[in-house]
Amino acid sequence: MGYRVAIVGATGNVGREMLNILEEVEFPVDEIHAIASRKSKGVEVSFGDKTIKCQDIEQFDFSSVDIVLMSAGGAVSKEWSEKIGKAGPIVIDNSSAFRKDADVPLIVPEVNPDAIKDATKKNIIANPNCSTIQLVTALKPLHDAARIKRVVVSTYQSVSGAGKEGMDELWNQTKAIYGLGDARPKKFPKQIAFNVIPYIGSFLEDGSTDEEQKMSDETHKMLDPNIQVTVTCVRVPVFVGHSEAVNVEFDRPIAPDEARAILREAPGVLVIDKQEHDGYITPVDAAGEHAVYVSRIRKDPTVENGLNLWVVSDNLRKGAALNAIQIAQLLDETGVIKSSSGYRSITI
Ligand code: 2RA
Repeated sequence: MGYRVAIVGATGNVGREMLNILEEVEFPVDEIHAIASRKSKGVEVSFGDKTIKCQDIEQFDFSSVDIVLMSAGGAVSKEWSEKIGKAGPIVIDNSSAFRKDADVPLIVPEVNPDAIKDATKKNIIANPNCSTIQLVTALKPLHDAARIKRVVVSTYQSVSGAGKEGMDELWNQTKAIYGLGDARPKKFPKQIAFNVIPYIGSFLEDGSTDEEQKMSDETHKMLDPNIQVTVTCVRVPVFVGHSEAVNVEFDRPIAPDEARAILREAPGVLVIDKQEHDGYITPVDAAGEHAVYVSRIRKDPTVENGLNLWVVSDNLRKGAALNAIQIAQLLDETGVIKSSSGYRSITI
């Protein structure tokens, strides 16, 4: 017996990856439904060797499924996720709409799996921001070994984080700069081809951006509210894969070799760290993969107990679709949801 699963936003970058990964990890699916807005009704998406047609969100009976993977943007989540949760299924929501809600657990399974016990408060679980997921996956095992006091992060975020339109803009602008076509920015506020943009999301009053604030707030909710987090988020002309330069201050000395040994044992993490050109990872290497990669582990001699890390992951996979499906696996493993409709008691 498997689950009846619906994917809302099935035609988007993340929705398509959700369909791929459900197949790849052999998640027990009895029924699969692709859901989209009315304008995408009838559009076909692939699920393994089958194609399925998108159904209109307004017409779909959500009480007929067990799990809803929601990735259609914040506005759709705000309108639909609570209604869907009340109809019965558990919603795993990839938007930022419910991440700060105290009754909605925010989960990276390698970091705070116990938060799954709150899944049925609203029948919504929030999937964190892509850049936060890879950060906390790398920090958690180090924090368990030597408490982290402060983290300084600079991100290098790929255009796929801004959806298909972001990817199209990089492709079209690159061609346009060399030949014919319109190179003016549309999706991004400035030219992204052959450039970097120190702005993701929207400006907040203090001069930071909401993307930067999310990384801080979500690290506090999942890992530890006492860690000081300061972030600069930057969009770079890379199609897939977010990278992060991370400076960490611990409350005791931790040598690079000790950090390497801890990270080698950590779930979801792969250490690629040698002083040679196959010894560090780039986003092109990480695209299509499941791991959070850590490279360039070294001492920061300018602060007490400091380390520098380079952290890279596929933002559409571990940063979105894969993490959501790992949450679904956690629901299954912990018995928060059983493999026909309805719930049984929580076992953790
Ligand atoms: C971005 N973090 O990369 C966002 C997507 N959730 O734009």
